[in-house]
Amino acid sequence: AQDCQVANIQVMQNFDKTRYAGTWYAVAKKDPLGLFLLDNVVANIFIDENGYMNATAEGRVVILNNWEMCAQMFGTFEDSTDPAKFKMRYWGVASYLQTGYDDHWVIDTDYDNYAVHYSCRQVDDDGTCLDSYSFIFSRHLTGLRAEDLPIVQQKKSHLCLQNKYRRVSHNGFCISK
Ligand code: DAO
Repeated sequence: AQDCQVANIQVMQNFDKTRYAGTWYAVAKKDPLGLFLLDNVVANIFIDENGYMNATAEGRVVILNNWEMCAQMFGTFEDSTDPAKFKMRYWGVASYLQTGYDDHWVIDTDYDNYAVHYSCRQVDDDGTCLDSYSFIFSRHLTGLRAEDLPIVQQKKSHLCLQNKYRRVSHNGFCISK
């Protein structure tokens, strides 16, 4: 049974950020309020010389007056007492892109095929999340393998976000931009 309390969300056990490193294609997303990244979202995770996790990411965004572009983003991650729970500071290569400081929790991953990410931006008075976003990532541009779908479905439901996701398409918009 899942009570939807943010504090009770189960994250990846014995998370290994070295194995999490590399390229992840977003295949589905639950949007936060005031969404930013629309589609063609690709994250590249790497571990720096000090052992800290970092990321570059890109994705199609629409900013200001319907200006569509490919956002190039950077993220640095702060470790916490739980190896699967990070704080992510992020900013864009251009000043008009979004900046922020969000949770980045790894809910589940097999490192080689799928990863379920979760971020709660605001916890409500009752302990549930008021404003969350979540990415379903795949190592494969073609999407999740059939055998990973039930696992990912179950994790969506544990996050109390089943049916809140949309598909994230990849049509080459950010390639060569
Ligand atoms: O798209 O609305 C949104 C929220 C996502 C903002 C985060 C963008 C920056 C990500 C950098 C590293 C990703 C792993």
